[in-house]
Amino acid sequence: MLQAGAVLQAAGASGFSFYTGVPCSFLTPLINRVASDRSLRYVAAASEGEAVAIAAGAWLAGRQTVVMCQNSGLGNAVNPLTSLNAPFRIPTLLIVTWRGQPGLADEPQHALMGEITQDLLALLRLGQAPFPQTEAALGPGFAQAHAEMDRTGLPFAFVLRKGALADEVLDEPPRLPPPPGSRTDLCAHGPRPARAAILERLLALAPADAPVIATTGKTGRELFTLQDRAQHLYQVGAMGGAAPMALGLALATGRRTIVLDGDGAALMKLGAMATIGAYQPPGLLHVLLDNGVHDSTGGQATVSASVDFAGVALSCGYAQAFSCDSDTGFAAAFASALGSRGPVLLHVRIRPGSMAKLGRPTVAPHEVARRLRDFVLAAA
Ligand SMILES: Cc1ncc(C[n+]2csc(CCOP(=O)(O)OP(=O)(O)O)c2C)c(N)n1
Repeated sequence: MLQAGAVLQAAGASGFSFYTGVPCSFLTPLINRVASDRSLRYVAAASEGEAVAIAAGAWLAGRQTVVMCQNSGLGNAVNPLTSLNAPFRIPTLLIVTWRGQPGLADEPQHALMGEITQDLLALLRLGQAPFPQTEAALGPGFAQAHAEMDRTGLPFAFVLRKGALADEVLDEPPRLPPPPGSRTDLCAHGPRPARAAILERLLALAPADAPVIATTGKTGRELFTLQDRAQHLYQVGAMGGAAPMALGLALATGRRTIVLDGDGAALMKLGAMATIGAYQPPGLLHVLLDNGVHDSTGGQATVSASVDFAGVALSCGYAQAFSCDSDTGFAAAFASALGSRGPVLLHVRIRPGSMAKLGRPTVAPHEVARRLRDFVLAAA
């Protein structure tokens, strides 16, 4: 059996320093140790897909990341692994457990995933290896994973068997609720602005050194069409992954980070708002462009009309929440948000529809990711 401390030491020697994930009982010793170690960063994500996006954000800040999850959670991570890590060529080390390993007694819900775990990883075109089984194999194992990720630019997975790790006590720092946040309503209740009008304001007001991560669909396309800058990342897929990616980046840099979200995307991974509220990245400015519809796929209604996003943000622990429904209201809220401690939600009610001449990013996603990482590292 391996000691979690030895695992973390070997991982650290290969440069891994940022951990996120969702627990599995097979992983308990490792998660306990990571979560108890005040010198390491562990982000307890609400879902495995969210964890993959958080890790991708930390990678943008130059960190080598580890995502720990149960193999059933691999199902939750398939979308960001295929439409974020693959096109953007963002690596992360996955430590995936092997619940339902054929031949071992386990619960019925793990049987199918236990049979297909390695096949699923292969289908995702990810390199994989069994988790190193001896202390002597740990160093070479992590070094091999690191080298493989350097070669491919893609995630690499270790598959961890039952009973691989010796017990560890859990000594997590207590998680205290943040002080209540404040709410500012700047709604004018007039005609709602177009998305492009808000993006134009944002382009004029965003600090020159702040990365901007734009959600999937027409938001990123409009941002690119209006202006393409090294500080932008157009998250062409991975719906709901923009906010957790910005969280990972903001936590890893401690600096101003702007995310442009959509109502459909925010609702798809609403748990990310709870994670943002809990981890309190002071520089995170979460702009939620709420047109009430899935504009990018034909305008089908989302359920946002009945959602008080500012209230959700505050109840999740955000420090500030602004609501507005005009471009002047947005400008005022944005200026105020820049002067406030985050995380801040800026909920902007806009009208559906987009620019007449709408382009698509012509810079390849993997180039956009490297361009932004260079920008972030140069600004650090
Ligand atoms: C996981 C996933 N499901 C569905 C889609 C298809 N899709 C692309 S954009 C989009 C709508 C996004 O809605 P919203 O976040 O409100 O932004 P809007 O299109 O209104 O700007 C959908 C459903 C996708 N890209 N990924």
